[in-house]
Amino acid sequence: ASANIGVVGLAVMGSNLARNLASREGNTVAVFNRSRSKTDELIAAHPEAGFIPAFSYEEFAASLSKPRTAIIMVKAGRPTDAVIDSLVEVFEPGDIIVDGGNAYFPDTIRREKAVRETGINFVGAGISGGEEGALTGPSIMPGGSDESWITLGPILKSIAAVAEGEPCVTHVGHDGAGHFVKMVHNGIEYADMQLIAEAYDLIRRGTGKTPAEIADVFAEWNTGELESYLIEITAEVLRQIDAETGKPLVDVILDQAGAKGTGAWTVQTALSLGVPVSGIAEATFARSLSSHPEQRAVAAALPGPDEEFQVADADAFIEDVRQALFASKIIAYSQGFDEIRAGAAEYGWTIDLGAVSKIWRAGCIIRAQFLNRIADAYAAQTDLPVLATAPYFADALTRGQAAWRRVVIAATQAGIPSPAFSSSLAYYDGIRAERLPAALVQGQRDFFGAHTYKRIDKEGTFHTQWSGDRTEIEAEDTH
Ligand code: NBP
Repeated sequence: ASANIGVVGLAVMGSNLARNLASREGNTVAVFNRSRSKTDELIAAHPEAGFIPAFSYEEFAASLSKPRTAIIMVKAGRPTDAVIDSLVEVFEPGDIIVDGGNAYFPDTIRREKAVRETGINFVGAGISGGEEGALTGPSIMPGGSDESWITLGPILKSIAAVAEGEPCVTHVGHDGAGHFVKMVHNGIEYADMQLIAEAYDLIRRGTGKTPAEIADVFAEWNTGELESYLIEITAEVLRQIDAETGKPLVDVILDQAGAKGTGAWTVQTALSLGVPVSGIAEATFARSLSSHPEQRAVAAALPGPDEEFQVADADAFIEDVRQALFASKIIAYSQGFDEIRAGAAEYGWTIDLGAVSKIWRAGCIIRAQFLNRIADAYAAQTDLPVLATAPYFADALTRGQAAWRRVVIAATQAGIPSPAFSSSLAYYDGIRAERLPAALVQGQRDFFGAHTYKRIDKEGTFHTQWSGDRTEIEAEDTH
């Protein structure tokens, strides 16, 4: 027993994570994979790592010092359950099983409960950053018990990305909290990507600039308040020329966006929690819309606006788009953090939202300076009800809202779909509205279903006798 940490599952993520662990002072890493070939290949390719290979779960358990700590990096779903079952058989109370895969958080809650009954700790840890991050430093979002964090914390801190001297890992909360937060991270990533794509589309169709010219615009934006990994890679993608055709690569790539399901999970969860994450939802739906070529082929016959879209002042328009992008981004993140807040309340987690924003500053896909502003906002007020109302963001929205409206108007008139820009603006106008037409909806609900309503001027629950003499009566509260 000489390894302090083990990795089960040596595909691309697991082997990179194992190498990352092995490269840090103080770690000796046991490795195991279901099929032997991956283990043999890893050992042969990286003798410097000093891995301790195991070829059965028994050997793997025997090679770990106590409390045994193992990170599972296998396909999410049944494979993860299979590995957990096998580890539970060879581990002992006090040991720690970490699932670093992309598990759906209700699965993590279920697994944690089942494993805890054996006395073994189970930790669902969201790991973001892809293969590169796993090797050089990911952003890590662990859930699980306080007891497991004592052993696991220092190990995870040793391999996480570092932002301004701080490791991008924090004990997010109990049981499924880590995978929940990772899920929302991915949802926000969807929204951020869609917003950037809409900005590109508007600039291209409004100004006629080439992808390479728009790459310069994004590179310029990356020096300001929009600075982020996603803006940076957008410039790189737009600059890329296809070797075969000599065209911009973006013009050769089929315009049907794929998805692995984390965006949909984020939206489904938000729907059950009653949290409007419209930016994430529109981004997820935009991918769905793009991926129905048969519908798009028939719908292409439907008319658009008569006039050609050409902006008068390209530079002014680009600046408007930049401000609209920043404002929409603020709303998308505000909605995402709202979902984490609501999830924490629903599932009984204590989640420090400022700490979450900090561990996203490096290692993960949405990494950006911007996240420091979110941390500042929650440091100033931990129970901030709407992130977008924090002074820095409110100020940016105040400065940017006129441009934001001009861009949404231009997009609408030009017939350019901008679901994320426009839904973010609609959310902004909705959340700040003094009075909403929800009053009328309540009236309608009371009319057809006697669902009752409350009044602005007195306590109680009321119903109008719509099918009778239409007088109002006090009623039982039926919502
Ligand atoms: P895969 O998701 O492709 O999984 C392959 C691994 O799962 C192999 O080691 C395979 O073993 C093992 N496995 C399977 Br499949 N069924 C098994 C079973 N019944 N028992 C034991 N092992 C089994 O690997 P990956 O792309 O490295 O991703 C690993 C995890 O990390 C996933 O949950 C993924 O969602 C997550 N993740 C991936 C990324 C990324 O960028 N790829 C980023 C963040 C998180 P075998 O060799 O014997 O077939």
